[in-house]
Order: sequence, then structure tokens, then C-alpha cells
Amino acid sequence: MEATSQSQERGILVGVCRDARRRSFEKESLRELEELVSSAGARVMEVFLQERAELNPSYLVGRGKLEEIQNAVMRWRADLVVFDEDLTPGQLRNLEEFLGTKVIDRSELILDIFTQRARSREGKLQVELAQLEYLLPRLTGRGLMLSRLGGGIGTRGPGETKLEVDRRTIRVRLSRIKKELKRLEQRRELQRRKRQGVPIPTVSLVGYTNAGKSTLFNLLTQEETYVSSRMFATLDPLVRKTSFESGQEILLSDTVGFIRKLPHTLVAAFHATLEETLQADLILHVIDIAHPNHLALRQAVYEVLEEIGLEDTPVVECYNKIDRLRQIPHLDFSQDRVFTSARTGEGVSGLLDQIEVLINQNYRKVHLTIPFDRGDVVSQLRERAHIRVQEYREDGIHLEASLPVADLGRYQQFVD
Ligand SMILES: Nc1nc2c(ncn2[C@@H]2O[C@H](COP(=O)(O)OP(=O)(O)OP(=O)(O)O)[C@@H](O)[C@H]2O)c(=O)[nH]1
Ligand SMILES: [Mg+2]
Repeated sequence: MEATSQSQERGILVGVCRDARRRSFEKESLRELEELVSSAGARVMEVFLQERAELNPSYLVGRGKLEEIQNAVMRWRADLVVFDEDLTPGQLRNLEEFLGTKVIDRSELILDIFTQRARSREGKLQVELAQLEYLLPRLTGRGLMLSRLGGGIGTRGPGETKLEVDRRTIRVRLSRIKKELKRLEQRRELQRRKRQGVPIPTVSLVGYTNAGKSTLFNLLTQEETYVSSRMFATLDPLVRKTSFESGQEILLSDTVGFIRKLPHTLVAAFHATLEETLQADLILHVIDIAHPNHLALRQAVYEVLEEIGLEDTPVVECYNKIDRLRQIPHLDFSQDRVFTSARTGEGVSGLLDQIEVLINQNYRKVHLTIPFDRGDVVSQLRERAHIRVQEYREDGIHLEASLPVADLGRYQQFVD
């Protein structure tokens, strides 16, 4: 549900910078926090950056800054204060008491956005799991702090209901969710195996949130995936088949966007949704070239890819949104870098060519005839090759397949 302007929450943001050398990073992070807050449906009224080497253990920020924030809360009649740093349960309590309004941190904000966006059953459960694990250590003696001040950001439970309040209920719920997730995971694994019966190369779109992955996905598959200027528009990974002019088919998958300072509890859930990507033959890394800090965001994406063990999958970098630039910067052209506008379609055919080249680089198209008594060879090929056509003929099983170059010798005797 979209908040209307009357009911829109009014937020104040607070960032902390402990080290002058990190000043521009923290400022950038605050700008991003501002976008996140608007994505969650609230309006940003004022932004504070505390620069201080020593943090106050009770309030994070110093007394002077705290009073400034308090004044701003009153001046703007703010409904919430969002900290760009993670707060301890104690700090959270102290700050709420002092400021007399709801206080949340970056993690809680991102969790809230994920809660709003999750669509599939699995996505919803993953987010609920992350949210409950985040809340558990933050329970006060009597119950959940969240039953605290009003509704809005940070108080939304998964689904339509408010979160249940006591520790025991949460534990029971957590173990149910885990069980259910395991079941769904097994089902997905089965579906994936079924797809692997006829292996088609898979290409996975990854990138920082808002880079244009879904827009590009729609363009390439002629599908209507949800595109939005809000961050984290896509949470549930989507897989669709599409084909090149040559007839070569690929499976393309759209994935959840990345972000820096992702809440720890979400990391696990988030990695699970990237499982499809783990199977990819090629990664299409979409980068918003119009973003002033796109190099840092690009780096953040590579860090996550490495964390989940994807550093060996070949990558094509797709510098998107070139329509927003006056001229394309002079980056040295290379095989694995393309410039596109998913909005105008510019550069997209070049991108397709590039994908096709890379996918076929290590494969050769061959026609094979396998004798009927060599079912073992057919099953080996199912694992290794991309089979396009399979026909039973008088002289044996006829296959039209793309074979890894390295395997050509081994199957030479069957080549027509
Ligand atoms: N100007 C311009 N805008 C674009 C282009 N591609 C995408 N956009 C816009 O950028 C915003 C984000 O696009 P999405 O396709 O939702 O981005 P995403 O990477 O899927 O984002 P998440 O799902 O949130 O991670 C939308 O407002 C798009 O219309 C482009 O080539 N040029
Ligand atoms: Mg998307």
C-alpha cells in the first residue's frame, strides 16, 4: 500500500562519521539512506551528520547533537528518526525515551522495505525469518518494543498482521518458518533438476539496487517484471527463457539488488534468493553509469559475488542508463564491457551479441548419432552439453547439441 502525502511519515536522518577520511563515504551512505527512507514511503525532513571520533555508548551521538536532533523532531513534528549506524537495543531505548519518537536503524529500515516488497511465499518467509532474528535480541523484559509508538516503518509485521509479541511465540514461529523454508527449497531444487534435463545456458542479471536489471530483463524477455524507481523493487528471483536471432536459447534470471551495509540477518535470506545465480554460465553485471559513485557500487557488488563463491563465473559488465549521460566516457572498450540504455534500447543488440559470443566461446555446435545401446553416453551428454534437439531415428538417437570444446575429442566417434 502506498502512503498518501497526508499520512506520510516524517523522518529525520542521522549519520555518524568517526574518521574524517571516511567523510565522503558516510555522506554518500546518508544520501542512500535518504532514498531508502523515501522508498519505504516516508518523507525526509532533515539530515544530520555527527563527526566525532568517540561515540557516546548510551546515545551514539553526543549531547549537543542529540539536543539539535530533539529540536528538529519538534520543529518538523517528526514521526521517526533513522540512524545510518546499527544501534544496540540499549541505545535504541535511550534514544526513543530522549527524543520521544520512534527510532530505527538502517538494518531495520531495509528489513521494513523487504517486508513490503516480498511477494512469493518463500520470499515472505525469508524476510520474516530475518526480521524475527533481528528482533529477538531486542525484546525487552515484557515483550516487544515494537508495540511501542504507533505504526509505520519498523512496525510492520510480515503479511498483514502486526508481529507477535513474546519471545516464546517468536521461537516457535522461527522453527516453523525454517522447516517450511527447507521444504520449499527442496521443491525448488527439484524444479531446477527438471530444467537441467535439457540444459540451456543460464545468464543471471545482478547489480546494485536500482541499476536497471528488471528494465533490461523486460526488454530482453518481453516480460513485464515490476520496475520502479524505488529501491529493492525486485525481491523474488525470476527466470525466463529467451532466444537469440540464431535460435540459441538462454535462461535469463532477474535477481534482488545489492546494497552496502546489508543487515546481517538479511544476508542469509538474500543469498538464498541468489541461488539461481550460482548456477549461471554467465553473469550480467548491470551498473548505473549515471550514478555519481558507480565505481564504489560496482566494487560492493563484486565483494558480494566473491562472498558467495561466484568469482569464477564469467562476467559481462553492462553500463546502463547511458541516455542520462551527455557522452559515453572513454573507458577502454573490451570484450566484457557494453554500454546500454534499457530505457531507449540503445546498445542492447550489442549486448545480446556479446552474450552469445561468450556463451558459445567454449562450446561447439555438433550433430551426433548415439547408438541405442549407449544410453550412458546420452546421459553424460545431458550433464555436459546443451542439447537443443533430440530425436529417435532408425540408426540411433540423434542429438543437436552444443558441446564444450574440451569434450569434443571424447565424443568424436559419434559426430555425424
Ligand atoms: N534513464 C534511464 N533510466 C533507467 C534505465 N534503466 C532503468 N531505468 C530506471 O531506473 C529505475 C530502476 O529500474 P529497475 O529496472 O527497477 O532497477 P533494478 O536494478 O531492477 O532495481 P531493484 O529491483 O530495486 O534492485 C526505474 O525508474 C527505471 O525506469 C535506463 O537505461 N535509463
Ligand atoms: Mg529489479
